[in-house]
Amino acid sequence: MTSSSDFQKAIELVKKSERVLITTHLKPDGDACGSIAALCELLNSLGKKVRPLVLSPVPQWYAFLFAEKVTVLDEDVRLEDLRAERFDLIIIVDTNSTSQLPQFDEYLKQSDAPVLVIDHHETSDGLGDVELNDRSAAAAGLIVFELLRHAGWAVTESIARALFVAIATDTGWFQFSNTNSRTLGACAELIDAGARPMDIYANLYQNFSHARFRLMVVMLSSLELHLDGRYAAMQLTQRDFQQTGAALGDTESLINECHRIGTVKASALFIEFKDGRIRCSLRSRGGLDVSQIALKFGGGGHTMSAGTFLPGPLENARELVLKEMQTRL
Ligand SMILES: [Mn+2]
Repeated sequence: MTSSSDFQKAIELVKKSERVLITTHLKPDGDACGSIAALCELLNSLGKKVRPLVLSPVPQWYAFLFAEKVTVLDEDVRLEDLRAERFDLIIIVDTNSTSQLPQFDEYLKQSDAPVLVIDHHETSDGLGDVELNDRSAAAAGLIVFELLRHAGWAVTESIARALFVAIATDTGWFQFSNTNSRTLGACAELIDAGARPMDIYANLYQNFSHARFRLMVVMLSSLELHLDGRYAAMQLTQRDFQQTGAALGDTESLINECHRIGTVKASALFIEFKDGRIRCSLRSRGGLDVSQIALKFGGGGHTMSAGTFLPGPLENARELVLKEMQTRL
C-alpha cells in the first residue's frame, strides 16, 4: 500500500503544476490507457494544461476512453517539439523502467521537470522524484483511484469508466490472483460513480475487427504443446500480419486463449518484428514466475505475465524459451 506521506507528496506536485505531460510504457494496455485517460480528465478539471503522449499507438479498442486521438511520439510529435512545450510536471504511469520508454528516456535525461511515477511493477529504475510504487496494487489505475480518494478529487463518470477499464483489464476481467477485496471494493465504488461493466465489457471484448479475429485464428493454429502439455508455444510472423491485415497492437491478450487448455501451466507467444527481433510474451497460471525468464533476457513483468525481446529468427527464440521451461516447469 502507498503511504499517506507519498500520496501527500504526489498531491503537492500535482497542485503546483501547470503544464503536465503524461506517458506510459510502449504498447499501452488497458491499465495504461485507463490511467492516462483518468489523469487527463482530472488534471483538466483542476485547470491544468495536459498533454497525453504514447510511445506506440493506443489500440483501437481503448479509443473509446479518449475524446481525441492520443499523440504518438515520432508519428505526431517529435522530442524537440516536446522540449519546446516546457512542461513543469511529467507523470509516468504503469512502468518505472527505461527499457519500456524507448526514446522518451532520452527526453527524461534532459528534462528538469519533476517526475511522478505511478506504478505497480516489480522492476524499477527509480525514474520518479515522487513515486507511488505499490507492487500489491492490481493495477496502476487502482493507485490512481486511491490518489483521487486521498486528495478528495471528484471521481466523475468518465474517470470511473477509465479506472474500471484499468483494473478490469489488469485482472483479466477479475480472473487473476490480484482479484481481491481491495480490487473489487474499488470497482464497486467506481460502479457507484457511474462505470457500467456491461458496456465496458462489450467495448473491450466484443469489439474485434475481422482482421484481428483472423490473426487470432492464425495464432491458434500455430499452437504447439510441450512438456506433456504444460507449456504452450504460439507464434506470429510478419507474413501473418500482412495476410490477415492486422496490426501489432491486435495481439494484445490473445496469448491468454491457450490457457483454456486444462494442462497448460505456462505459455509463450513469439511475435516477429519488422526489424527481425522477436517479442516474446509469457503467461503462467501462477505456479511458475515467468518474470524470472523475462528478466534473464533483459525483459520484465509480473509472476503471471511478463515479456521480453529475444534475438531472431523465430526458431532460435522459441528454442531459448523452451530450454528455460524445461528446467523450470
Ligand atoms: Mn498495469
